[in-house]
Amino acid sequence: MSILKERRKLNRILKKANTIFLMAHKNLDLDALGSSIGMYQILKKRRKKCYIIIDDKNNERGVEKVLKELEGCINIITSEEIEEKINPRNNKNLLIILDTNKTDLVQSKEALKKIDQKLVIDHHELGKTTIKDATIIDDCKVSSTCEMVTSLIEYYDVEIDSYYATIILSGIVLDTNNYTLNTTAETYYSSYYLASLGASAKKVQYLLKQDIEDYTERQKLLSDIETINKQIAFTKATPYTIYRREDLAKVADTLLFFNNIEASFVIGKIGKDTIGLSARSLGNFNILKVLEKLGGGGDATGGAAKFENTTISKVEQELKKILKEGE
Ligand SMILES: [Mn+2]
Repeated sequence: MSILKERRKLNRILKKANTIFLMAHKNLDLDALGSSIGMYQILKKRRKKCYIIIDDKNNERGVEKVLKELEGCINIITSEEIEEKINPRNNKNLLIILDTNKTDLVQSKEALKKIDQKLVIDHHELGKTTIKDATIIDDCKVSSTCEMVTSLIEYYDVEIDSYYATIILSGIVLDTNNYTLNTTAETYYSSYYLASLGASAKKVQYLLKQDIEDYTERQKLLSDIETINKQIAFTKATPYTIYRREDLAKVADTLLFFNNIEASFVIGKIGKDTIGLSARSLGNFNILKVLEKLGGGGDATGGAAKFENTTISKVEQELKKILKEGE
């Protein structure tokens, strides 16, 4: 419950603010959205004016479903509306950034510029593009931002609707890949706590449902796995299918399930002229070092890189060269 170690700092910051903007990373997932919604509930109970900034145009299915169901229940705004909602007294505004700490990954760069007081609540490692002028509460040992927010819900003793509890639980289930990754006793405790508030594991399953076509495309990537240095699993797609980034990430997650595998790399097309590389690690193999050499980023357990105007096999060669050097 380490976010609670920061409770004084947090209380101080929250007390001062009365207009609070929340935003997470681009390409919202259920951890980003769930933690934003959880935080929103906490702040509402403290009578703050709250807004969630979402600029994403396309959402994954689960996120889309939640946003539809919550229409009208939560103040969701785009970057363009920040100006009119902002409190004229500058020091009364606060921007809370959830599930990322990186300038280049946030929903709205506008928000970073327009709001001076910033607070990051996140579970990813800090890096070169970490937001500089923010108070940072970051715990890489925690499974998800939803787990952190659940600790706060319990600490502030906020009563939340069972539907919100379900969304927050789905963030934990997503980020732990069904309690197989980064799961600690605290993760189970948070899940228990959310269940006691009425979160439904069955509804979580519905939110995390996937399309058969997407699944089939991902399975194709698993039909030809290579191992490198005995501990790295590698696979690449054919150039004929364009994948979504999160699909490559899911395949990389799956590769970690196999015996002896410590890290995984997956290459595939993510746009007409764009190649994506997704990497995962159980924490003992430094994927970040490899990704940075390729111009990408991430943290100790997950990351990605993007390449324009090249081919899958050229990216593969480059990657393998770097992995060889690291032997
Ligand atoms: Mn997350």
